[in-house]
Amino acid sequence: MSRPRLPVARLVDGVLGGNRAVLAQAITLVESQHPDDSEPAAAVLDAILPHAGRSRRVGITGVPGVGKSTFIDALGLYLVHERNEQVAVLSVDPSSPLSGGSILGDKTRMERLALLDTQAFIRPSPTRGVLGGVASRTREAILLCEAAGFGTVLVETVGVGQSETAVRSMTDFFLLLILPGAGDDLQGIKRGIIEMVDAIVVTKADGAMQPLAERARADYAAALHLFPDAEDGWAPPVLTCSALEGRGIDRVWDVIVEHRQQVEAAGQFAARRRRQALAWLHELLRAGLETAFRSDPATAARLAELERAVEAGETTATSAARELLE
Ligand SMILES: Nc1nc2c(ncn2[C@@H]2O[C@H](COP(=O)(O)OP(=O)(O)OP(=O)(O)O)[C@@H](O)[C@H]2O)c(=O)[nH]1
Ligand SMILES: [Mg+2]
Repeated sequence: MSRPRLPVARLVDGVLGGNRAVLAQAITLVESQHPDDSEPAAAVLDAILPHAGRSRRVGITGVPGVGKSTFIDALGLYLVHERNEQVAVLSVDPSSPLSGGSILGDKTRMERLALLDTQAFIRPSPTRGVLGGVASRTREAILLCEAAGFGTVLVETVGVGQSETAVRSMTDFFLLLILPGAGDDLQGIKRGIIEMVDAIVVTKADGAMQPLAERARADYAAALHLFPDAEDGWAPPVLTCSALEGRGIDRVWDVIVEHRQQVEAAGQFAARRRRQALAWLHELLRAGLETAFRSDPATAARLAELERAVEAGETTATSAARELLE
């Protein structure tokens, strides 16, 4: 099956020229699982790589309904109008293809941002289910957006499963949004996530929820004190905002800028990006080795035999794995 696609050189020129339609096509190419696409995808990425890397990459997570899309809409508008920034929004959707409705939801809840012609680019969630695959393509999509001139890349993920770890591993700043309300039980937020965040923002700090939001802010600030300092020396602040009323958004952005200045001064910014690039390589190697392993017919046949033998107790998992790997 052949699908119409621009040649590599046209894709590269279009991306570098900031053409958003071509950018969208290039992202589709790198997201493609079709074997024929992997070589042109790699060629496009190699060509744009020298022009990538210069954005602020911000990860944003939180439970469904916390207000991620509304927050991103408000932050995006603020950046475009007050900071003269160009903003790209990507999402990592760990959910199954069955819940693909989020595309429409996000488009409608970022409607103000979606209306901007040139300064914003919103890429709907890929709906494939495999997190690893989607996450590794999101890294590539970030590079493409940067090459297209977007100085800010916001990566949204709903706070379930491994997706936070994936997004944390590809961004410079990781933001957790939480709902107003008592923080006594930390809203069931897993300790592991608290340890990854660079800031926490209590959303919906408006109307009747304002006092609750303030209370949550204080609770979380106290709770964060109990965690050891991050290796980069940054102490994650807890803020409140109302995306609906546009309050507190500028302060969140100031914190993101301060964080960058601080970690850059400490030499930690480049270190974080280097670690991430290496982790990405290792992830791709792991995935590639597994694909190669599983696609070898002789290995697949022997795997089925050895699986039976291990189940039947005729051999140990250790020796079966050893034979297969050899
Ligand atoms: N009062 C108030 N409501 C808000 C605010 N931000 C978002 N909401 C409301 O909260 C609901 C959920 O907002 P979304 O932005 O869709 O939340 P989300 O986290 O993107 O949700 P999912 O995409 O389903 O994970 C909507 O009804 C919003 O109108 C806010 O600042 N104040
Ligand atoms: Mg959303």
